[in-house]
Amino acid sequence: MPESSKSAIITSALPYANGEIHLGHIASTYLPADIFTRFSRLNGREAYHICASDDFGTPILIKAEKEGKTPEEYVALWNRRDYDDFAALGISFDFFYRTSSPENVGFVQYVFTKLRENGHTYEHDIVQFYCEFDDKFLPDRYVVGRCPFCGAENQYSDLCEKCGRVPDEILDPKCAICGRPPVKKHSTHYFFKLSNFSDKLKSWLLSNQNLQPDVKNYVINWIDEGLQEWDITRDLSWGVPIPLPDAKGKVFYGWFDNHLCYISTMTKFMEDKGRDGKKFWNESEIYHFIGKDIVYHHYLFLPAMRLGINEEYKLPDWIPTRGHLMLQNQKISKSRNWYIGLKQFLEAFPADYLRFYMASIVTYSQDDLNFDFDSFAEKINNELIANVGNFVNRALSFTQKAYSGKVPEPGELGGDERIAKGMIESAVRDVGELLSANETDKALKKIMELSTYFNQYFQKKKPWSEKETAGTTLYVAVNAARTLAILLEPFIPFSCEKIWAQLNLQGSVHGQSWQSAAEFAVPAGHQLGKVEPIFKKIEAKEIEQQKAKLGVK
Ligand code: B3M
Ligand code: ZN
Repeated sequence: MPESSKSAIITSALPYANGEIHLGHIASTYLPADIFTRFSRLNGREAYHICASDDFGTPILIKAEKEGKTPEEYVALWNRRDYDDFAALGISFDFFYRTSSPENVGFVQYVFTKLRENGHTYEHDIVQFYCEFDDKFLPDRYVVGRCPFCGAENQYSDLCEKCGRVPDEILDPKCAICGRPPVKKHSTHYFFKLSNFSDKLKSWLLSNQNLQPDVKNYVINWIDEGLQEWDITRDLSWGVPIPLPDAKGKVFYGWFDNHLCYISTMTKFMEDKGRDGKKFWNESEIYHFIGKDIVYHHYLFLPAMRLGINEEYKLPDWIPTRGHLMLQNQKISKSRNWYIGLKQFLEAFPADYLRFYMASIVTYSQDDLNFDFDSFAEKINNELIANVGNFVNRALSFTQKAYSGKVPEPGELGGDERIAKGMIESAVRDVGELLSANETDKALKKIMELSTYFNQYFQKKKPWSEKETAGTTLYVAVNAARTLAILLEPFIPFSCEKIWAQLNLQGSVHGQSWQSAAEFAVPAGHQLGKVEPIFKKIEAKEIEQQKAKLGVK
């Protein structure tokens, strides 16, 4: 199995601090990243999963103003809430920080200063809307008006939600705060010369063998079509201030500062442990998990900015990029209220049910996936419960009943047992390889095959009637349950904790070694803990209720 001795830094895209985490976020980014991190830890790698709330920008400032809160208060609430929601799903961040941290602000200003010294920025005068009543420049979402394409009223200047086009010039513009018409004013902005990096970006993309080929290809197409210079500043009060005396009242655009937070957060985490953050960054393998809507930012802006400061911090090794989640075959949309909040979902179903279902449908590709309540219930009842739950419960409860919970002494291991051992060994190897390669769904499928095999083994060996071989069968079955608990830990960590407790094994399932899953490590004579069913079936009426909430049949 490819065992990278290098440490791993795993990041998940930073959620905006202005709304709740929903199922769409989970499928493309946080769950695949968490599964990868948990596997890496079991595999003996020093691996850290870090994330942060994305605190700056116009939409957040507007929402804070609407709720009568300071932006600091407002983002602090969402930072906490997001962290709690993630924790309830078992997303095991090592550190969850924020883009508004003093460390990030300092680092962003440092990077800008370096880029400027290296000749990668320039200043340029642009014309912008300004509200004389509110005494404010009005970037992006501060201007509403009529869409010049479809005539829809009350659309933002940067996106018409009716027709999906980006209006160049919105008609009848109004200030989003006071509703008065704004005037146009000149303002100096700073630009990042993205095109300085066209060649270097291209050769990096071509030489990096870990990036997904299809994404790589369309990013290279963008480069070939010519990269636009990038306006990195805003006339706004909420953001990282530009560290120049004549840039008063200006801050950096959110996409300039947010991805730098991967570095500033990781560095802080390491330095709090008394270690050298920069050294650790550069010695590690870097994984940025994202959804496909932010490819441009992660495959172009992010590497270009690191190149622009002489690669003081290395470029990513992997950018696992996945498609969007649909909900009952329709695009998720918060404004149309077509989404399911993570918190709400976890009030109805156990976290592991969501993890299992999502992990089984998410591919390592740009393809969109679909959350469907019927297929959710089917997967949980017919696969998780009928396969894994059934085998583990049969193995343990039979040992409980027939041997008072003491793992029996095996006889000589026969042909079936040698095959069983071989199945376990190859599953541990294959699943490990698939997880290393980010093929989450395929890895889970392999584990399910192993579980199916052991259900059949149990059925074939009939320990209830074949008294002579029953001891051997149960010895093997209990050990196979332990193997499954370790292999499934990245996917359904809460349930694996329960299996571990029923097995009454030492330590925590989260701290086991992946390789040890291949061994028969539960000795004869070992006393099991209290055995009970691990899962509870999803009832048809629970699904009916959920569908009714969404208004579907
Ligand atoms: N805050 C969320 C998004 O566009 C955005 C990600 C930042 S990652 C550096 O999905
Ligand atoms: Zn106004």
